[in-house]
Amino acid sequence: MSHYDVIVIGLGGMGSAAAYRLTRRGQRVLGIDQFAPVHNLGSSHGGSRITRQAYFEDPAYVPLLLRAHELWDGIERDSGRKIFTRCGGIMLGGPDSRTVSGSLASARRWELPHEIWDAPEVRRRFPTMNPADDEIALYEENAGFVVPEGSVAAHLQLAARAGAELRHEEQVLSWHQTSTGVRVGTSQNFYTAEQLVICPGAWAPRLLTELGIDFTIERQVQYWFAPSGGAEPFRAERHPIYVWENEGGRQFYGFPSHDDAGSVKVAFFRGGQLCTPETIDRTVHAEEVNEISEFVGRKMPSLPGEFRRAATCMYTNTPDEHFVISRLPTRDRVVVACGFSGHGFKFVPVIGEVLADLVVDGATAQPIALFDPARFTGVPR
Ligand code: PYC
Repeated sequence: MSHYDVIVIGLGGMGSAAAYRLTRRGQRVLGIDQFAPVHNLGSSHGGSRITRQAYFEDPAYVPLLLRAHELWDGIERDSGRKIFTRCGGIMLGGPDSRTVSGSLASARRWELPHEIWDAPEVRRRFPTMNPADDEIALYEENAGFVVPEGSVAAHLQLAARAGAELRHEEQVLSWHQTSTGVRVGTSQNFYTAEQLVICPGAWAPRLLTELGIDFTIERQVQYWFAPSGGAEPFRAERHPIYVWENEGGRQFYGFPSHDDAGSVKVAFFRGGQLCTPETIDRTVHAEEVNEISEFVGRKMPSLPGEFRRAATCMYTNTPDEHFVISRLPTRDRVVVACGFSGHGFKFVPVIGEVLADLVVDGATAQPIALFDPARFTGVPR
């Protein structure tokens, strides 16, 4: 049986970054994933994920985002892959909407570069957008998008180059903390290590039952349309990412066109059907395409043009939609990162760094108090 310093379970966005950062810090790392590398069965696919810094969810995320953007640049340099496009980002809605007012609170608190625009200014800057007269927008130049598949491939490539052992298409069946370390049983073998990092994505309810958190897995659909009038006004050189909050709080979000196919991706943020990785409906139905087409078309009339394709993915939501990053309260050799609640991918490289800090140093300088699972369980760490 092979013995390691650290075993990382799950090699999607977070786990691949953890495997890389741990290996870089001199750890002998084994990474295990149930699927072949860079698959579309979890939450790390779809060609683009938003990144932004004026974070409406909570200003506590901003230091992590400042660091994440530095690290994205470094990952691109080190891997030779294009992952991060800084095309700017715009948050739209009523002045009191969480999307706008929360973004503004974070921008002010951390003195982030930003501008506030009224509806005519939005229409002038981005003719694809047609906000109502009482809507406003916060624009930030440092926002953009990252390519999730590129991120996973880059982190796996860099981890392997640094000496990590990566095993794919091997399912973890069990893990235990023993008196001397940790033991992981897979579909093919048993492995032991000093410490364990679990980045389970949508498999959190199965692998982390003892956390006692009521995770919900939500099916989400990403849609690609060919805009009527062509994709040129949507190209990343002239179009930002956006999150748009509508009446009743429903948000949709989207990206510039960034491939040669001339299609543009848009999706609802939340409101998907509950599922499990085993029961998720991977078929996208005509009624769903019609629903988003009508909804988005009210604000961005040229966008829904012609439907091209759609893909499903999963959010792993915590009850308050904040992450869980912690050493396990009841198992001191086990560190977990999960419950990213549909807004985690932009943090990937900094989460990898934080997990390496927790394993190697026992603590991190990054502010992660918001992510302590004790907020749900009451069990102090
Ligand atoms: O991660 O910023 C995000 C996001 C917005 C909508 C969906 N995800």
